[in-house]
Amino acid sequence: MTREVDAKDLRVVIIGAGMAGILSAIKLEEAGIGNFSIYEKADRLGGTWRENTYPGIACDVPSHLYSYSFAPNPDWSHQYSPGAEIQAYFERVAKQFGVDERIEFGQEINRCAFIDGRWHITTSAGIKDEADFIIAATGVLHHPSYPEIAGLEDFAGALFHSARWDHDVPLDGGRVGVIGNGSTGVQITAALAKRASKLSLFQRTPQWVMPQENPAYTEDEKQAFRAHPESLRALHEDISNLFAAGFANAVVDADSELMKGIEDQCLANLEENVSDPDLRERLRPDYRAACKRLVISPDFYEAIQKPTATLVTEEIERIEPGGVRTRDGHLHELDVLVLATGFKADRFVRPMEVIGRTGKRLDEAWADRPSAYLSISVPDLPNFFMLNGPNGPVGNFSLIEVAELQFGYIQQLIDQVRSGECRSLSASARATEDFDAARVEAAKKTIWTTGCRSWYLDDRGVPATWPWTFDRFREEMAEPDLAAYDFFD
Ligand code: N01
Repeated sequence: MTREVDAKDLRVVIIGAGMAGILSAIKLEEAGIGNFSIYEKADRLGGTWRENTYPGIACDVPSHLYSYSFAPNPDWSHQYSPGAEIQAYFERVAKQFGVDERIEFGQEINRCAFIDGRWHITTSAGIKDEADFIIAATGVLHHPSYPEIAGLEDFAGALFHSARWDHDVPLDGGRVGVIGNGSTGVQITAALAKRASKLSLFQRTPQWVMPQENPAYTEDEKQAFRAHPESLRALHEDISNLFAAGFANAVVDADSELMKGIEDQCLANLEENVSDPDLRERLRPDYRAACKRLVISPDFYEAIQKPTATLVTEEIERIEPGGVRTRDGHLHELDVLVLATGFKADRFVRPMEVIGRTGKRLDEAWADRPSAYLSISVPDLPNFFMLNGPNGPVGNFSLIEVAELQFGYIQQLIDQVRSGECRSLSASARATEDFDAARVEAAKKTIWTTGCRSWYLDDRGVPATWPWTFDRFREEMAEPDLAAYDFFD
């Protein structure tokens, strides 16, 4: 016979106070599960938006979509708002919903062990806690990737990764080098070409660039949003549907007309907006658009054509105290060197030690590469659920929308415990293997496998992302297939 569990007898630990951790707290409270804590290793909430503060930072998902569905914001300044505004939005929402008071700052969880039906948690500061559930909201692009370039430590000027920006370093009138031309490097270049006396962008591989204008909202528009909150909800829905039916569908079908249209727009941008034929050829990629994460910028080409800017395509030989030496022997003298070299996208909850019900460590389970059923649950890690976990839909949707859908799914798993069906549950090994095999097969049709290097690809060259449509993701998240789960008492 099943016996219902009172919600107040369930304790949840949320790891991380970024976008997904804040969301989890709000949704748990709403579901009557008020006994939870959020552990955050930093001293401030915000995750990605706390860590990435580089000049020019903005989100390339429209702001009215990159907002919680339950907390629309009539005051977004732009269609694609700057990072600081997004950070302020998360701080405001966390305050509004009383989440900020529930965060244990400066507490990095370094160990979670499932013992006798509960999770035992230890933080680096020595705090111990126990919980029935863990929600890992630890982010995706979180661990900076530092390039292996000889002499990096010899540089005499200021050197930092784009996600560790040193705001004490003066930029105006200085000689700035940027290694990397992904979404980050391109935004930094566009912002700094007008400030530095000399801006050198070190490009290893050219990027396709989608020219997306970024108009500011007028005061009248914002006033109309404030007066009619329902119009904001409709706008959220409309943009979501446009995204799902457009770009998100195109990338999972490399042969689609939609994909061709995106390529045509990028090509026209290059042909029409870069006037010097030599520069144009050096900026022209030899792989398909959106094979790498598509770079969106209204002003990158304009910036790289400024007299202050230089596109360096010679291979970097080494870093020297005075700057970057390229293979042609030229020393690019610099005061500041920015590493816009991306992130280790395969870390997820690691380096945290996670020990499941059989005593097996997550690091062993993920020895080859990370995997999880529907990117949420790992076999034998009962009641341990991830938001934006391995192989999930990253890069082409609003990660807020993704996390909201995933949380709705996780909530239904928690309900299994609440209703007394089991004490804990995790995806079965079989379901996880089948899911993994299906996604690897489906990935063959996607644009990401058409021949380029990118952070989407795992060590085998398989895209570690959702290879189906967004509609399919929505359907999968609507209701768990409980046959895919092992139930434990
Ligand atoms: O990182 P990346 P990112 N020598 O991995 C180069 C999101 N995001 O921080 O292409 C020389 O894309 C590397 O060269 P190559 C978004 O999902 C969103 O820019 O591998 N170069 C590449 O140019 C994005 O995709 C927004 O040849 C080296 C760059 O470094 C993701 O974050 C803004 C090198 C890394 O590009 C990551 O973007 C920012 C080496 N040894 C980020 N090693 C928006 O919303 C690496 N590179 C707009």
